[in-house]
Amino acid sequence: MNLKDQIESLGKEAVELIKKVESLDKLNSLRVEYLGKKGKLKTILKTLGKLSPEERKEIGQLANRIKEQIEDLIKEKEVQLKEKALEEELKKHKIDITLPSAWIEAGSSHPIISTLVEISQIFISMGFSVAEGPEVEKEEYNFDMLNIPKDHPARDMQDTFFLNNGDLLRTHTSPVQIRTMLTRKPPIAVIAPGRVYRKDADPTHSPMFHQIEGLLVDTDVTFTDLKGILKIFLESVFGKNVGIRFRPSYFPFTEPSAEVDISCTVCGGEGCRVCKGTGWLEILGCGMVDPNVFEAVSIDPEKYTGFAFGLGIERIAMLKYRINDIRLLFENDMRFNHQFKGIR
Ligand code: FA5
Repeated sequence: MNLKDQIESLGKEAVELIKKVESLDKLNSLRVEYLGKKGKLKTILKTLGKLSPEERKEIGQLANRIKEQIEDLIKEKEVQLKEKALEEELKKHKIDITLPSAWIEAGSSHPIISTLVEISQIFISMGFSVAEGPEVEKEEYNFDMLNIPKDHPARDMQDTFFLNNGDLLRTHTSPVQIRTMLTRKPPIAVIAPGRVYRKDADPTHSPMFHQIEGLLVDTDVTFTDLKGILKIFLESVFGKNVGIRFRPSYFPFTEPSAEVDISCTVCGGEGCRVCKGTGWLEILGCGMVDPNVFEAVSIDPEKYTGFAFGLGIERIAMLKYRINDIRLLFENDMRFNHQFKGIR
C-alpha cells in the first residue's frame, strides 16, 4: 500500500473507532494512539523524507487534512460524551422534590428546666433578682464564711467532691449568698439557681442536682416574712390545698433554722417510697441569716436582718409531676422525656 492509501485507511480506521467509542478515557487513548507524538500518523509520516518534494507536499497536505478531520471528530465526540456523562450524573442525584421531608421533632424543655424557670419567675414577680456563682467553688465560700466549722460532717470527703487544688464542686447554692453580700450592700433580694454536687445516690438523692437559693437582707426582716414568702411560693406551684410543714432544724449559716416539708403529691399523703412512708417530703432548708455570716461579709448584724432558703428543684419537679425516682430525671429515656412535651 502506498503512503497516500496508508494515510487514508488510517483516517478511516480512526473515524470508525472514534464513532464507536463510549467513554472519555477510551477517546483519549485513541487520540494518543493516532495523533500522539509516537502515534500512528507520526510513524507513517516519518517515511516522508524519502519522497520527492512534490509528493511530500501532497502527502503532507493529506496528512494534515486527515489529522484535522480526526481532531474535529474527537472534539465533537468529547462534547457528546461529556454531555452524556453529565446527564447520567444528574440522573444518579435526581432529587424528588415531591417526597415528604424527614420528620424533625421539635424539642421541648426538660422538666428540671421548666420547674427551675417556673420557680424563678415566681420569685422574680415578688421582686427578687437572679444572681450567679461558679460550680467550682472555694472552700472558703462553700463552708468557712457560711459559719460551717472545719470539723462539720458536711465537709467530709464522703459528701463533698474535692479537686486536687483544694477547691471543690459546690455542695449547695449557699456560697452565692456570700458572693452576693461581698459585692452588694442591703437591701438585697436575690435568688441563685444552679447545679450542685454531693456524693449521694438513691431514689430521692442524686450526685448532681439543682438548687435555688434565696436571700433577702434588709432592716426589720423577720421569720414571718420568710414564712409568708415561702407560703406564697409553694401555693403558686402546688395549689392552695398543699400541706406545708415547717420543722425546726439546724444549719450553721442560719439561726433559727427550719426545714419545710410539703404533703407528698405522689401518694396524696398516704405514704410511698418517695416520701419513705411518711406522707411528707422535705423540699427546702431555710432560716434567718446567722450574725456570724453577716460579720464574715462585713454587714452590720445590729442594723440588718435577713432570711435565706435553699430548695431542691428535682424534689419540686418530682412532686409536681409525680415522678417516683429522681434518677428518671437524668437517664434521658425518651419515653420518659416525651411525657413532658408541651410543658413550658
Ligand atoms: C442545703 O443545701 C442548705 N444550703 C439549704 C439552706 C439554704 C438552708 C439557705 C438555710 C438557708 P440541704 O442539704 O438540706 O440544705 O439541701 C436543700 C434541699 O436540696 C433539700 O431540702 C432537698 O430538697 C435537696 N437535696 C439535698 N440533697 C439532694 C440530693 N442529693 N439530690 C436531690 N436533692 C437534694
